[in-house]
Amino acid sequence: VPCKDRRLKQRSRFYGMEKTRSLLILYATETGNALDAAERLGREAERRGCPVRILSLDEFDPARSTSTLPSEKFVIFVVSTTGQGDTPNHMKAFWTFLLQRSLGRQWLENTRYAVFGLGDSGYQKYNFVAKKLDKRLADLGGIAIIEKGLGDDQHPSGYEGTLDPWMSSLWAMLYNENPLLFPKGVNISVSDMKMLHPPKVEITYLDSHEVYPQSLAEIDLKSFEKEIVTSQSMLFGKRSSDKSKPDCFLKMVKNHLISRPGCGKDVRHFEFEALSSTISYEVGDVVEILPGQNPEAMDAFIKRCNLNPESYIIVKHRNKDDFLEDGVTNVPINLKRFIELTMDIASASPRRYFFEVMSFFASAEHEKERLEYFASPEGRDDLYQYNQKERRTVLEVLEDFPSVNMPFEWLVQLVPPLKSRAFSISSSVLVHPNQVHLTVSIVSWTTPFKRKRSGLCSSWLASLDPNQRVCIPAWFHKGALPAPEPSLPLILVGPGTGCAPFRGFVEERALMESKAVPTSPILFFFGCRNEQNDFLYKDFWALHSQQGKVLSEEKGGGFYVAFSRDQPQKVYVQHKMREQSAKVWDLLSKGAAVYVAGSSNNMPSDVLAAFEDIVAEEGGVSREAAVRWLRMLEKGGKYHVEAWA
Ligand code: 2AM
Repeated sequence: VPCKDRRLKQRSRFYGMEKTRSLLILYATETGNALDAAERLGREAERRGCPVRILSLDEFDPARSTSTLPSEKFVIFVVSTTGQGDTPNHMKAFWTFLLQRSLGRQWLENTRYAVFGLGDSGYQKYNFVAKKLDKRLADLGGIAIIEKGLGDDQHPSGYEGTLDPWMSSLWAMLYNENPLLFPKGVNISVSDMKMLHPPKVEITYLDSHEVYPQSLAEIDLKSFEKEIVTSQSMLFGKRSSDKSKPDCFLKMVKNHLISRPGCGKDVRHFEFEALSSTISYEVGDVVEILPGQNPEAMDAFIKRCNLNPESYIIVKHRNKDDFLEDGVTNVPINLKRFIELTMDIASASPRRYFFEVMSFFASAEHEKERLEYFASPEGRDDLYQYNQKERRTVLEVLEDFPSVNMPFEWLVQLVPPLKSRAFSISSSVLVHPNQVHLTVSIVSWTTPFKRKRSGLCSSWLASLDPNQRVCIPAWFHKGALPAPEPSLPLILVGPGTGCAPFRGFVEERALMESKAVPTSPILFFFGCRNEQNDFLYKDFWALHSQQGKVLSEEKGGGFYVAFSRDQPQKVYVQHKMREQSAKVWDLLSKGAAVYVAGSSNNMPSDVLAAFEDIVAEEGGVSREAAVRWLRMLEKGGKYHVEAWA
């Protein structure tokens, strides 16, 4: 035993030395942006000769962090804030660990740390996770190398607008701490940065005589499910959780326009039926849908990249730690289907590193120069104008730089992954067995250069014909709106498509009532632009507002609608709430729960302010007391907000 002990000590001393000359980068991501930022930091550090280790916070085992984190000399945290100030899932265990009292005020006294946050200043709890992490690390004795950086989605260049200058200061400060970290100096110019790491994945091409799989309309569900699981685990390796297998496949059975044709808004009511296993969800839940891709765009991409659509491939991660040896990833998959299921070629804009890698593979000098400029800090704003602002797609970018011949390994790594999109469910499965309904605004807009753009998933759904059998992979999960008990009085605020979850609430409660289950009233504030154009589900609300029904005045509830553009001044849901303040207060004092849903601009905070006014006035208390009261309501699980962009 003593001998083993000594060996351990020697090893840890060795690690200790290593750790003073390397950076540990820990990230927590929900959508992958924080990983991008962490990798960018890592690349820039390595180019300056500084060894780095990049780990997701969930790979950084909290059970062992008691010893590991304090033994690190330099740690950079890159963390996203999600939803309403929430911690990314992968960070939850670490955060709980970090909050333990027993860690003490000197726990991190030997560690220098820096925090970079990714957030959106459009949300109330802007970069909340980065701020609380920074504070906690300091409370535990850690010393910040540099003031925390706060990346903002609202910045014209996104989070990178802050990351670039922050990173330059970080290198300078770290150099002061320990010049040995940067054997190549801290000021590396773009032309010196011509160091390309090998791509993270390796692709094996197989001669296969299998016929190309059927179209999504014909494919059998078992093969389709296998293809989804295989392609996701090939692309994401360890990061692909057991979630890659869809909960079920849906078939669209109804595609109805519910706004007035030609009114400038295109809102649809979609109904789906399960093709595979039965559907199971509660009202207020969310369904995620993996969108199909445009066949012409796929063909153009395959042609542009000189790929053979018939070939079969196996994608493996070079880093064995990322690779899942589970028999799923060794199954060859058709190349075209792999692209279709994993690579967003015709909707998302590529990130900056894509341009940098393109510059390596450009054979025309002028293209190479332009790409290098785009990838440099000086070119950041021009790249933003060209790329993000115009929502240039991967396909368009590749077509703009025809001399670039990027190997498929790089494309697999760098084309933004095709993401499933989440929608609030607008039905009750008790009322529509084996069905799920959605209320979707079809997103489209024009860029500054007058190019027409549309949301990938919503416009794909709108293009589907219910007479065709297209299999739609779907995952169900909880959102921010828990299903209420029938006996709970409700105050619902849902302008626009924010009414979606509440259609489910109302129809389910009506069903309960018809079964003689005791139910409490619902007070619903709806808002839209014009009575004639986008008064969604007008007849449905009218039906349930009839005498004695769930939304009726007699029952203590009500349905109020704000038409924002039917008169010179804007009238919003919060105006209607103030008009009905006595009723709102009455229900609140009877223990009602509040649910707010809809677009994430200013609506949720304006609505909260209206509640604060109402509680102060009707309750006869100060505004501060009203604010505290509503905070308690939220803490007690009775104030819920589901907001979307
Ligand atoms: P507007 O487009 O006329 O400004 C659904 O989108 C409805 O929500 C529209 O009537 C829209 O009005 C309204 N809306 C926009 N901003 C809002 C806010 N801050 N609070 C409440 N409703 C808002």
